[in-house]
Amino acid sequence: MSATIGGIEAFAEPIYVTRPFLPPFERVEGRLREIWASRRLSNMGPQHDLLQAELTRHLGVPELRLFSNGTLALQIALLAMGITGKVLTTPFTFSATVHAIALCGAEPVFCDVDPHTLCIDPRSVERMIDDDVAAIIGVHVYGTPCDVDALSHIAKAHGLKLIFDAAHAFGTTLQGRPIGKFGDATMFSFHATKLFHTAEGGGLAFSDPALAHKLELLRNFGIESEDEVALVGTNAKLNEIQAAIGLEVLATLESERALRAEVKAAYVRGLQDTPGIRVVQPGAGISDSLQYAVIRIDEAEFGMNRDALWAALKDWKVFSRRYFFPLCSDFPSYRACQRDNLEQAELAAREVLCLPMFGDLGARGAERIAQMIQYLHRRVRGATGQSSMPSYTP
Ligand code: T4K
Repeated sequence: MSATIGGIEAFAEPIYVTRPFLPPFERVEGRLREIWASRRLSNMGPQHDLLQAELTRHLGVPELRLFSNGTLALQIALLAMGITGKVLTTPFTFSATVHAIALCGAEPVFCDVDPHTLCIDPRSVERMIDDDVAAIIGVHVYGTPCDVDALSHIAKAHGLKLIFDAAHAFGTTLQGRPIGKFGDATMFSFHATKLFHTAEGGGLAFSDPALAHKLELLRNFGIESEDEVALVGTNAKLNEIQAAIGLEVLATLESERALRAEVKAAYVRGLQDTPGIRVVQPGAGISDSLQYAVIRIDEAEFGMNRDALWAALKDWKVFSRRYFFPLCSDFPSYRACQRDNLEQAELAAREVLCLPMFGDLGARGAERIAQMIQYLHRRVRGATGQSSMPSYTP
């Protein structure tokens, strides 16, 4: 029997922040049979090449190479561009963005975020530039694009490389322009938790054809030919089984997008009148990547802080996530790194909450979660006849 709190029944099974979208099994089965028959399992086989071509078209980018995950795609982009010294980035991101910089032997320098987009603030970037800075990595957080024009202008003026982490922005367009067309390179993550995925995988979009061969060498041990290993490379290849999954996810993705749009709309409807809750939206002229459903909580108005809400939802078996808390700049490995005043990033890390977002949740599921949040607000305000909830404060 599921618990009922405030008249709202808890979910029978745990509801996580996401649940991977899977195409009908029979569709993948056909491709797996081809792989079985050919015994071609990896090293840029036919499924890989087909997926690379289809994604290049789908993302509307000039060039794209596939990798075993997004983190390695980013790392290899930095290596291919020969980035050393300092790299300006945001602390309000998944650890992978900053780890990619550090693993290349470069030094992350943390800039603050824009309070509206939650992406790297170009004004902070300008403040942190010095002679040792070689590159900027902006993250299109939750699929909201960075201020690409301002960053491009700064990068050009100072001779810096500009790379974007679009792990959350698959399919996003900005005034009709594909998100992968900005800067020197753009990384996409195809992890299982992403709308488009290959279970594990990643891609790098870029426009300079001279980069292509270097990327290909770096992802495959530096092998130029049977007789020659041209440079120090790693193993970052996407295998045939991952590519087969990706091809069928891509072919059936629109159905998931449509369902997610309904989920997002249900959250917006359900929470628009809840004091202190704002559903984070991508903004005018930007197509929603539908990767995350994020709310921002104003404790004074809502009556509970973000951590208390996050904990309280678990009683209904709703496991939301606090992406991105803690800030990367607070990780022990990065505490000594140079940083600007990170006031806006610190505020965002305290106030955001990613609610469950996947097609199977349905509008009904999102409405129910919105009701839970509304109920908690009424309850802390003493409007339900029950006492307020100090016990929910973790
Ligand atoms: N840059 C940014 C801005 C990123 O957000 C990420 C990844 C990267 C770079 C790196 O890209 P990759 O190298 O991963 O391609 C998850 C993902 O693993 C990670 O890819 C993602 N960002 C990050 C935001 O979220 P965790 O540690 O929070 O995942 P986990 O295992 O807790 O999964 C979240 C929920 O999803 C689970 O509670 C249940 C559900 N789930 C997860 C998996 C893996 C499933 O239902 N099935 C599954 O197979 O990092």
